[in-house]
Amino acid sequence: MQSTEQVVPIRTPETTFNDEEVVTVLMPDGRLAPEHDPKLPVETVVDLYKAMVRTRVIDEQLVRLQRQGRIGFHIGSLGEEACILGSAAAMRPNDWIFPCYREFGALLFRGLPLQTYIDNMYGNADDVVKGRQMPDHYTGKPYRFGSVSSPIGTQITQAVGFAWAARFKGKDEVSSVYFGEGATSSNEFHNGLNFAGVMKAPVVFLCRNNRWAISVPSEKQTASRTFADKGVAYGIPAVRVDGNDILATFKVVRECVERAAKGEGAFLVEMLTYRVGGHSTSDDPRAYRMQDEVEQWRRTDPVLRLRRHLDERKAWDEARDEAWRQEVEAELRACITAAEAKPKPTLESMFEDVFEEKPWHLEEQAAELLSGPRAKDHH
Ligand SMILES: Cc1ncc(C[n+]2csc(CCOP(=O)(O)OP(=O)(O)O)c2C)c(N)n1
Repeated sequence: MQSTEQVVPIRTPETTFNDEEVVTVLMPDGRLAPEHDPKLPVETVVDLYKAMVRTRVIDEQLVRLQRQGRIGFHIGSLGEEACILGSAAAMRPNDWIFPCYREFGALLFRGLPLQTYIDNMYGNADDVVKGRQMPDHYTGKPYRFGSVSSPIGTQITQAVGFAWAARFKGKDEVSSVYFGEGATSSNEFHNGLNFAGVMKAPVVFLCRNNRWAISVPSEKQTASRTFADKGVAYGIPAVRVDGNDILATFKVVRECVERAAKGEGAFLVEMLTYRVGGHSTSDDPRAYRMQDEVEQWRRTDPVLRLRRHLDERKAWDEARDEAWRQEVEAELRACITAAEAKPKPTLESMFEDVFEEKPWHLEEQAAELLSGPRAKDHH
């Protein structure tokens, strides 16, 4: 049908956002654009930089361990450190974080001991989830950090329910929830955003638009112009930020958290970034994307970008950088050595934690398992 003159005022997606509306602070030469500068003390910026480097060093080492057959799996955040750490830093201590599966850096930033994370990667006897999950399925209740649950989108409804309950109980707690742009196609995204929009739940939706959902590029994920548009559709104010700019991410997320805490309801932040690594150690992205694209994003590396700024402020130098990397590597080596020396969870532990009193059929199964022949002790 031919289009006719517009009579009814149908709002086109183009009227909600345009591409220029991306909040950025860190300029290419390392200086700060003043408009959205969060004006953090230089020591805080140094701490953020150190957290990003620590996350990167751990990430790279975990990939090596997987390649050597010492751990089974890793899913990391290479290239996405700024949006993960900038947003985690913007949450207030009382607020909750509901992770997707790339946010180990945020949990460490919240204070989880590195040893506890590495024990989870090995699924050993000290793993808080007792080796019952894949590696990188961590949890951190003492750090106000939810559990990784890998079916896409599940954490979105968990965060919304949690935020709504907190508001109901009169607690000053905002929930934040991470997910990739692919998860915006899930049922849980719809359920969560619809509920949060209607009920004004204090939740900040953190969409890491890293351009790829395994092998599906973001342009094949939606016909909306932006992922922020999807928030607007649910009556949720939304904003796009340069997710490779940790200062801009901090600024935007902090403002959303403060407004959510004041009773203004939910917010959605689309953080524009790029997944530099494979989806996980089980993926080879060379099968579906061009290396040129990756190289182009490497040039906007969030770690280098903040480093340039610290250089500009004369707040960091090569010697300190090297010393910090060595410190992280040494701590990590010690945790790996300790984790590898620990026993596996006991076989009996498999039958614990579900029933207060173990029913007869589980007693029987446990006895049969413990008395039966065992496979050799390697995988
Ligand atoms: C319900 C469900 N369907 C499919 C999968 C398989 N799967 C794991 S990760 C993933 C892509 C997720 O992409 P995105 O949400 O953009 O997050 P990213 O991995 O890019 O951070 C898919 C389809 C899953 N885990 N759960």
